[in-house]
Amino acid sequence: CQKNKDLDYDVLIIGAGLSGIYSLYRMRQLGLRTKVLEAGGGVGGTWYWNRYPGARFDSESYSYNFSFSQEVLDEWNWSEHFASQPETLRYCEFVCDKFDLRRDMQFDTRVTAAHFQDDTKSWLVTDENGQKYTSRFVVTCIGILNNYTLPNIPGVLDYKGEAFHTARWPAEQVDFTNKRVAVIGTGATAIQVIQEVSKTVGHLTVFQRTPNWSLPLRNAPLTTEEMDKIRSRYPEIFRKCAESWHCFMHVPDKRSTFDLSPEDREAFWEELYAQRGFAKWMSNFGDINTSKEANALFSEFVANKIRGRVHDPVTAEILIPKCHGFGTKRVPMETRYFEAYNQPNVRLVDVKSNPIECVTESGIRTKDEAFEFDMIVYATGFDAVTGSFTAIDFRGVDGVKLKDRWSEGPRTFLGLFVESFPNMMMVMGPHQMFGNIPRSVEYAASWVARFIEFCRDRGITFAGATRQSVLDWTEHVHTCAVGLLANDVDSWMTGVNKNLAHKQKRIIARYQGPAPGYRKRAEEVVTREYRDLAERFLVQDEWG
Ligand code: NA7
Repeated sequence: CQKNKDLDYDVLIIGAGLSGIYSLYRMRQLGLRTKVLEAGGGVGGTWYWNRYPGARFDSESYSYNFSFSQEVLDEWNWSEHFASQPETLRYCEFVCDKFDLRRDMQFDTRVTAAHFQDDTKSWLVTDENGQKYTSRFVVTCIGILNNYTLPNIPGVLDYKGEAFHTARWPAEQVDFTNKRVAVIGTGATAIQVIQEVSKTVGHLTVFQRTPNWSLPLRNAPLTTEEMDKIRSRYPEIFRKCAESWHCFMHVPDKRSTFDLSPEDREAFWEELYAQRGFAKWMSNFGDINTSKEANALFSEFVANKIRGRVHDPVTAEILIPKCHGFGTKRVPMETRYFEAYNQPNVRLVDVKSNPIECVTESGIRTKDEAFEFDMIVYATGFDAVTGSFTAIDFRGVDGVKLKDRWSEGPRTFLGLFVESFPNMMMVMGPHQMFGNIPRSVEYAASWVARFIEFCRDRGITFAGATRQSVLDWTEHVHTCAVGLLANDVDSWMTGVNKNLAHKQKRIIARYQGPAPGYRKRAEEVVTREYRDLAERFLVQDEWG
């Protein structure tokens, strides 16, 4: 085993999004030699890449931001309840400047491989230029939605006009005036794009394969006084997030859908519908997530809202999901999305009844029609969750490939460790707390920092999850998923991406139990002094 001082770093962090930013902050506090390698030209991760028009939070800005620094909480003011991408990117930059984090970050450096070296008990990381880095620990902060996918439609590369995937939007302003624009997709991203582009576009054609249950965001600007009030409530906001199932500040209703008379239920849903953000989903009756009957009732409530907002009844019906219930996929939040279809210059094409045959040099050909476009926007999603990991050639002990380890779906310990991948921890890996992402990120990064500190203090240079701990946690994650309607539906959350041949089968990619339960188990591991990992500890006092 090599001494730490003979390695380039104590800790290498891959990615400079929220996870990477906070992980670096924690490693600095420990005084470790740390480097962040980031593919993008700056910090921000998701908020660096997704510059498409209309990109913004669906979580309240003040429940999404970091909670770890009182100074940042005191100094940063959000200008809207749900901040836009440019503001969020500025926030990430602000945090990095505040703690001088960029000094240990290397941008434009895409990691292509990370191989565990059995002889030196360290990691050898390679970037796309062939540059190599050695480190005792690797912390992956690579997000769950960054490996974007284009549609598997013939001719995508033949198109000669302007074409963008939303996750690779150019930094400079894109003009839609007088242009004929196509958007493919109607997920959370497409919905944000469509409602924004429809404001200035010449003509917009939306190609929809599957409609989504979408609800009003109800965004509004925040005055200084309002922001001051929110600031005084930060402890309460973070406490609520900590107590809630998915780390949001909304408190779920403990009653069943069927505890109320139809009239009272309707009145309750009307009240919820008037609230901001995810409250309509997260503060709803829990059984809409587990009971088909309860789910059908709320789905019909939302369907009627759509019918009331879209003038053309045929278009309204095409926009209402018929094959999956409310909340069984990630619910997009919208602002006058449905009203966009009342504009004479916005058209909806139902790809189910009129399939796209190909992209041509000048547009898109469907079964029934040939369209000419000046621009095509692909809002066609990601090789989500595991895709971020399989994009890098991760190899553990004896050269085992992460791809092979996860061929039947992810298997992890607490979503933090993978069997045979010692000294590697994942922040926001599969099987970690899910929902309001920064809350999970802060907890996981802090858990990892405490673990590395433990290793340092005891001279531990080799630590990884035992097979049994991985089997137990994975079984627990699968048990938590039982009975949830969302697992019976194809979506990125169940690991399905119809554009990728290897992603046609559903998997359990997320921990779907309560976040407090997750943290309780993770804290028990700390209290047990990480004995769940102890079988594989190798204490060699080589930190020197
Ligand atoms: P999503 O939610 O995966 O949505 C992708 C959309 O693109 C969805 O409507 C797809 O239809 C559609 N799509 C993908 N491929 C095709 C092809 N080949 N033809 C037609 N339509 C297609 O990705 P988003 O970026 O919107 O959101 C991902 C998450 O990012 C979001 O949930 C937030 O958490 C942030 P389908 O439903 O597959 O029929």
